[in-house]
Amino acid sequence: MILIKLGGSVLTDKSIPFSFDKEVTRRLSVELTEADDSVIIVHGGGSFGHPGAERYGLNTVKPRDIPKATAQVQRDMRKLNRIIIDIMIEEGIHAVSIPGGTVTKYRDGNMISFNEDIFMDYLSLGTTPITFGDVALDEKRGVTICSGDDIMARLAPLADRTIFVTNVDGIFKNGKTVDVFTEGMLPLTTEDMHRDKECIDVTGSMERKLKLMLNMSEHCETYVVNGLKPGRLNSLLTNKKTSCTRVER
Ligand code: IP8
Repeated sequence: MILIKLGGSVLTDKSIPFSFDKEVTRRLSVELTEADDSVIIVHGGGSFGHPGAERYGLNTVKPRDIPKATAQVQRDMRKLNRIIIDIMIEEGIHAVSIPGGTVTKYRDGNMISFNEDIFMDYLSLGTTPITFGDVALDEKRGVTICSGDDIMARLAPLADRTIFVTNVDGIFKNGKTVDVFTEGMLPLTTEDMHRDKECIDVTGSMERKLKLMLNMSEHCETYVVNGLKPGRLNSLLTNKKTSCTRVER
């Protein structure tokens, strides 16, 4: 199975609420149809999820704001997911939506349960599970943000290949992308870390993301690829060489 994170910065323009790049999403969907293995897709919140999550301070939301914040941010994420699912189905992917918040539970911001089985069950039916960052129940806080990256970490042990599709050519070290990123290359400069717009958001820093990728690389091949450059995702999905960063502990 190939596990793919379609970053919110690739599908949307995070600086414009509710903006969405139909063309990029359609092209990536076509590239996905040629994958040489089954696929699970996780997408980020982008310009749909992050504005509401920031407005309500969703990770530390006041109890009286929980109902409104939860309803609105969940609705916004489902709107984005619906648009993506529609495009994928039009392109021939049998996309099945599994909202992140319905399969997980948190305690004080840490994921304490996650239902992997449902993903494998839908895969074995021949469908393509599509999940996404969401608002999830939290035993201490009431609700919290479940990021697409948290979901990636939980599904990675079941994957052979993991691909982070972003808006940059890979991971930067001293201003240049590297073919292979290893733990010894940490720490990165602030400038290198902020090239990937995905990382300046409510769900965490680039450092957290890199550590997560290094952990994932112990289970499966882990790549970061630019989704704005046509054909690169497709190359990784068909085991061809392409410009990207491979993460290895
Ligand atoms: O973009 C965030 O998911 P991410 C989801 O994968 C929300 O971090 C609700 C902001």
